[in-house]
Amino acid sequence: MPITSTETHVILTHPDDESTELQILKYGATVVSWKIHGEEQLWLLEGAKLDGLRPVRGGVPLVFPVFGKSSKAGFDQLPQHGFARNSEWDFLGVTSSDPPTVQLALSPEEANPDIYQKWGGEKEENYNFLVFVTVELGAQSMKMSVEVQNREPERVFNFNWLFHTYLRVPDIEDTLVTNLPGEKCYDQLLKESYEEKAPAVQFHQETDRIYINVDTKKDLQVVHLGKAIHTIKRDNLPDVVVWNPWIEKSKGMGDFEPKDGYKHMVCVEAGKVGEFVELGPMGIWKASQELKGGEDIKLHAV
Ligand code: TA6
Repeated sequence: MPITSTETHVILTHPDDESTELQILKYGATVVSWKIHGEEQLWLLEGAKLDGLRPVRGGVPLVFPVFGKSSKAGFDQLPQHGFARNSEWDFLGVTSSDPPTVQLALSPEEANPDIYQKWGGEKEENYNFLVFVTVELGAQSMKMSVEVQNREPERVFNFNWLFHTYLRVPDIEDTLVTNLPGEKCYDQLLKESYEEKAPAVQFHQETDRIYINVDTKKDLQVVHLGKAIHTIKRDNLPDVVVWNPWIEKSKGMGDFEPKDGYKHMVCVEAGKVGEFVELGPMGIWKASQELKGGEDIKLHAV
């Protein structure tokens, strides 16, 4: 069966190979597993409860309407990363069986009320929004598309969007993220901006950087021992967050298990987070990311 739906999950299986499959938790519309020929591509915390009581640590959590914490009016009451990952999304159904493709939606009816009502702050009435996420399982790829609609006839609203992708790697110390030289980044740890000079991002300490306006023609690649094990293609997602919590931060996160799990993951997160999207009345905003398994290394000129 290419697509099955349970009370909590949607499961996609590729018609050419049943060991190529993907699982989406309806809570947060979070992809929690993606296997190519039985090999898991994503990192998920060990013993993940996936009980719908807390955002998932791992997989591809969805970040909306704010990335991180924001002091901007209308966003300063929202918890880190907003409410998309803390809400029970509505499974709309199958849009294709080959390649298996499904769609989920989030509206004010499904949004976590405690968090949603904080968007816009006390002054503003809650925004009438609609988000569709479409997930397509290819033979060696997974495409996630997002459509945000402003259902307000007169009001504008602003938002960030980010796919908070936890990619699995054999060993972070033998792993590089390529195609970022020359790009401007804001270092969340140093609290300063600089141009990336290294030919590739290496990981020997906690790393938390927001690369701003990276040409979407540049595919990002996660390279392990000279082989591109993950490729990230983006459409209308100009910003890229690269994160590894390393030792101390992992220890400090209650839901980060096992504590040495940082050795086997890197977050390469495609989004629009450097500034807010301003969406006018009845406006529509679309974007997508496509993750691919092992490919040839493609270096883009700086
Ligand atoms: O995407 C990187 C980041 O913003 C880091 O600063 C770290 O906080 C990470 O997200 C995880 O955030 P979470 O709220 O899931 O613990």
